[in-house]
Amino acid sequence: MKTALITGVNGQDGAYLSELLLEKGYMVHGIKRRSSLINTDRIDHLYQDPHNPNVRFRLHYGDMTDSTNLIRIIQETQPDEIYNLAAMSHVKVSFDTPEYTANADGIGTLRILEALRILGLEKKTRVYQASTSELYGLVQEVPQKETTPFYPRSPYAVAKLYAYWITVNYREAYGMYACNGILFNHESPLRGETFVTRKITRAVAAIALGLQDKLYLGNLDARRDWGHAKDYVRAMWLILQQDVPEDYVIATGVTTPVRDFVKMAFAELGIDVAFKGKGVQEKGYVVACSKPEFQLEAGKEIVCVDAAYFRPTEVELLIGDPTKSKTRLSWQPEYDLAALCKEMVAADVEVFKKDNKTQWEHLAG
Ligand code: NDP
Ligand code: GDR
Repeated sequence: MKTALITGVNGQDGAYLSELLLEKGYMVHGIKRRSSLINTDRIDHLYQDPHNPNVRFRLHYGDMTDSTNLIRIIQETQPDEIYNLAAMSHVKVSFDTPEYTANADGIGTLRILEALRILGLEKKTRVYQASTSELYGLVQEVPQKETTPFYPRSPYAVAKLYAYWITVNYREAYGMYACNGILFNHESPLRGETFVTRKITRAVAAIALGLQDKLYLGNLDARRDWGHAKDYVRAMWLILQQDVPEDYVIATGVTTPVRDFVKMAFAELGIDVAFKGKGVQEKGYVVACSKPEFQLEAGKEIVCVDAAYFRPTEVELLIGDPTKSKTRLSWQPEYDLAALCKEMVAADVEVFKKDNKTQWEHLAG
């Protein structure tokens, strides 16, 4: 039985990856940091009683900023594979917490790699580093591939740039099996509520129900190559199963403006939305709504731009070229954006149905 250690186990990707590795028969150890409230919702369905001798899923308290803790957990678990997913992963928030982001996202990766050397595991343990399309930042080339130059545009991306290169350096210097997956944006019903797709799908459900009046967004022109997290964690696993350690772009090859995702998400509930105006004056309004129970009249403004959500420096266009991962890993995404959006909106409708049983009664049929 192979043993995997996942940092960031209770994040979006940690949850899907844990599921995948458990299905494949792995012993899975996960690192989660202490919080004042329990925040294991995404992995609660995977819980196994630690008293059971055959337990295959265990959590450990830890933090990417604590070397001694990481060394101890790696020593105790002796993993065959480490998936380093833990990070302060919000680009906008990284402008508010740049030093912490550098510590957790940049030096955190170094701590894992050094721990393996200190413990003499550098030839045993394979390491997956959660690198990101944010490394490409200011457009140098489209579509973006493994050889495209990096130009990071946020403290998050700069921290991840260090993590990317220290992973490459440890591979070259010490012969470690350490790889970067350069993953483009991937979403799901488990996506954090402050990332734009989930913010939109939640608002669509809440506005339809009459629980929210308006959706406030930042840059509607930004374009992202969005895939489904389920497809992307499969790629992470494949990257660690190759004969030779290499770095791979994981993307769909299709890019979509934020504005179009807003329209797509409202359309899932029969709400036709159009935009007028420019910059911070731009508004999204209802053109027509095919479901009278939503009580959304034509002309009602439901999307506004709020400059508070703009970033000091923005990444305007991301579109990945997944040729290498398709040919070398035989990786193919199963979801397209339409299927992803449908699943997310449906899941958020369910969330609000549960939370607001009385309001949703009239939709039950
Ligand atoms: P999430 O934000 O959903 O999860 C991040 C996880 O890291 C959470 O479990 C979080 O714990 C944990 N974490 C944060 N800081 C620390 C710390 N100091 N010590 C220990 N754990 C910590 O991110 P995703 O699952 O979406 O992404 C996984 C990784 O992939 C991240 O590194 C992200 O930067 C990267 N990435 C993500 C992409 C995406 O589109 N999703 C694309 C490319 C890369 P807590 O719940 O306590 O905050
Ligand atoms: P991103 O994701 O920054 O690409 O990082 P996010 O969903 O936060 O933003 C995508 C684009 O949408 C624009 N945007 C808004 N974003 C948010 N969060 N909130 C808004 O109201 C809003 N309005 C417009 C943003 O400006 C941006 O252009 C994600 C994270 O998962 C990273 O960890 C990961 O590395 C990259 O994807 C790839």
